[in-house]
Amino acid sequence: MDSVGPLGLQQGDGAPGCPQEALPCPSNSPELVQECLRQFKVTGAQLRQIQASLLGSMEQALSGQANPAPTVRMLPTYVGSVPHGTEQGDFVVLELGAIGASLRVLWVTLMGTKGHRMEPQSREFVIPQEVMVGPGQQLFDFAARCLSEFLDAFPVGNQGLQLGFSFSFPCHQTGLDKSTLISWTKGFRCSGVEGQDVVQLLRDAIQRQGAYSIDVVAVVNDAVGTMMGCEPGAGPCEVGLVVDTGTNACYMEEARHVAVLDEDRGRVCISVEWGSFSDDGALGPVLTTFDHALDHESLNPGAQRFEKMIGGLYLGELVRLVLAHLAQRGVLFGGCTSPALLSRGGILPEHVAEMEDPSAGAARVHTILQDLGLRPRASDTELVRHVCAAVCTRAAQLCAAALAAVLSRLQRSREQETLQIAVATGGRVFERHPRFLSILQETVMLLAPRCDVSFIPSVDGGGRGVAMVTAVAARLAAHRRLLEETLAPFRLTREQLAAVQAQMREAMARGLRGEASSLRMLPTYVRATPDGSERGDFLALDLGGTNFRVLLVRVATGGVQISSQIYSIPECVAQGSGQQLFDHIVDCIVDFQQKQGLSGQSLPLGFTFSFPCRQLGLDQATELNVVAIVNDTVGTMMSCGYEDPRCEVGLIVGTGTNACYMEELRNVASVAGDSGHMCINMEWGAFGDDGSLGMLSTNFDASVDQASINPGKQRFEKMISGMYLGEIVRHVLLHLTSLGVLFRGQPTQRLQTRDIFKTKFLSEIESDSLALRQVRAILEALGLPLTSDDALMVLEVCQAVSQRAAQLCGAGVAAVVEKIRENRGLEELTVSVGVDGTLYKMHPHFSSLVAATVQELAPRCAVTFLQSEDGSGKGAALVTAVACRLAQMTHV
Ligand code: 0WK
Ligand code: BGC
Repeated sequence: MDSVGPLGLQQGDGAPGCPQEALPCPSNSPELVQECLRQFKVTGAQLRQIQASLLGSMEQALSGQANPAPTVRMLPTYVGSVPHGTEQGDFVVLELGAIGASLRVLWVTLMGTKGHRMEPQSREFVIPQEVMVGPGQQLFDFAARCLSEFLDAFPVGNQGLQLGFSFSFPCHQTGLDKSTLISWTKGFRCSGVEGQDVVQLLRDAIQRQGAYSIDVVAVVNDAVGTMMGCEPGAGPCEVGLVVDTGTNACYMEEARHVAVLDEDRGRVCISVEWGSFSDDGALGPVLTTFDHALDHESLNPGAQRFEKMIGGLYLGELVRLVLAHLAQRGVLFGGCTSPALLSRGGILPEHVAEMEDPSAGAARVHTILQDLGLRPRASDTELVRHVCAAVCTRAAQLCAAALAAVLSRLQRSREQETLQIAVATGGRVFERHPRFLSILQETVMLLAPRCDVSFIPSVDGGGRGVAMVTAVAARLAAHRRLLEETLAPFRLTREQLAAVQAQMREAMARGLRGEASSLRMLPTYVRATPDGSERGDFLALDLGGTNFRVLLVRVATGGVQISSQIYSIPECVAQGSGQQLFDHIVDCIVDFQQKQGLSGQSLPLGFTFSFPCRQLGLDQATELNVVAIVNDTVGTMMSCGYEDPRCEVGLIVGTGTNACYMEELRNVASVAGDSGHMCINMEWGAFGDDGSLGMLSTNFDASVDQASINPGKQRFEKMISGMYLGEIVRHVLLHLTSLGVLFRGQPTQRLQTRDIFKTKFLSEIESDSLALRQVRAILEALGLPLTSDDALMVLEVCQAVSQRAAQLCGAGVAAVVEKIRENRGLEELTVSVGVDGTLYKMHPHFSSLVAATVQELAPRCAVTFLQSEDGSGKGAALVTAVACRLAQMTHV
């Protein structure tokens, strides 16, 4: 007795069933037919609801929200970049699960920029049914056997092969080559695989086979392979869409939107796994009794409901269920049925494709139905064609609604109102059902009118795409190695930093003793920090940093008031004669005095002159007749010291870098007296000019030094300060471009231009709040055509260069505070450091890296860094005020 399915259909292989006497066509057969076909009609409103509901579920999954559990998985694939066009080499691809009960092995040769394309060579192996539902090891051993059988035809020898594994089932990936199967779909149900890492299972099987040394570099879902297989000219495609036995899509999502990834930069390919989409609200109304019957009889009832309405594996089954239903009501085939019509899988996808194809003609449909053991009447063929068309049209429309959801997600993810995007399509439903793509396109235009979508058929079912992922993985791995090798000299160890600290201490001691040293340790004749009793109006000049400022500083009981004006120093003056420079300065002072109504008044003036000066007294520098000349480090220390008397160190990290600190006078050989303190301008920018930093200097530092106006000089400064970091980065980028790691190996004219890469770009690029696209915008503005990978690598170069600078600066400060602690024979020292300078102030991580390095290298010093608010002009005025106070005391 044949079994009866949920639709009351006969099951099993009974003899062609025909009623005793031929059933007249029931009078209501047109209604019966319409009622059947109407079930497959999906309205625009229903499609929009599916689009909206799927989009909601996608965003739920992206945000990591688990309750209620989203019905689509949104699985990160660790494919972070689209092909460069430079990928080259021979790759083996093993495809399992994309094309139903067979697997395919491909040999793909990528020609890189050599342009012409080599056709992949492939072979398909049918997987025996018992292997598809047997022990997992059996399946992977079968795959490994097919692999070596295929490779026997190739002159492989014992070269190591790189393999891309296209495994088209829902998997949790934790890396490009690490992927755990969530659940089987599409007729597979091997034991002992769900929850396992399928790459390891394949590696073990290849090992057991032992014929070839194959490195499984990447595991890829067929949707990803399809996207990555997009012809370079056409793409890059950023969406991959597969409709074969199953259906799925993937797209490039902003990594920062993928909660599980904890990445805030770049893009990552997400495999949507929309086959499992099920939202009773959205899908309920479009699910037909035939869908429920199909699901009930499937290997995985209740699962993959969406796929079961679209995937090629199911279209034939849906048509069969409808035809059997109509046949048994006498509407079709005179009420006759056949074993094929009553058996699951009796009508194959290719049958539906042909019968649905308008060019096939009634005769062909007739033949197909006869081959299925049916005796179709003339009217039957047209009706059967309508049924096929209804089932396929719905599949294409539902697929379009899902794709429209992905496009809406892309618009949101990229905050773009309109979207221009290329979608790579793959799978036999596209190849076999000519109307499928056109219905899909029309429906997508209706549901996503602000998206300009071009559909790019993938040429070989994604095999090339999988090879591309493998090649990209291999390229990224190779580039990563080259990047790490290039940046390794910038990654200073604790030992190296401690060595810098120790060397600086020695150089300080030698400088103070007046011996040969790269540190001049210049006495500044500032012997005291302000004590708060200073009073009066002072003029101050601040020259040496980014801006030249003239300030009026009023020091009064209530504190310090400052009014100032920035004046530019034209390049010709900065590089002209000293006379020109000082005439320009006096012009600015006069202009300032007029504007401040100070004309004719002679106010004591403090001059921050941020260049190495050998001072013979506070106002005696070989140049100007003013009350005080101070270095910007001293001005900064004094300015901060006015607020915090523990501030005994001044630090500048701006265009240049330098530090000063309050040294014990007894240690300053060049100045008489051994009690009290003297502020020492270290001029640490010159540290290492004696070659003592040679072990840290890289070729990039050497290139920057050679190109500078003072080669061999200011070596420490050239590793730290704002005038040079951008140049160091530029040289590293040029080097990485020459290695082919960046910008597809194409050096651009702009990048060869000196000073084109400003140090402020480092601060911008490294700021946490900047998405990678903003990084790209900065670099594109520089005329650098780059990919996301490039932008990520440029970011890493900036991080390495600025981190080294901050750590070296920290090692210097550690040397200074430890000197003060030991000077005073203290176990613990609490001290503040006044800091100024654009780089220190603007760079997002510089200050914290300096503080962390000081903590590491001078753990017995509690160091507070005070950012100077008013610059060193105020400090210069305070030094002047202290000098005037001390002068008055001596004259009293
Ligand atoms: C602001 C100070 C000035 C110092 C400058 C250094 O007022 O004396 O020279 O900082 O920073 P830069 O302007 O070089 O970034
Ligand atoms: C100068 C120092 C100055 C530092 C910061 C260096 O180039 O030699 O005198 O303190 O830059 O501006």
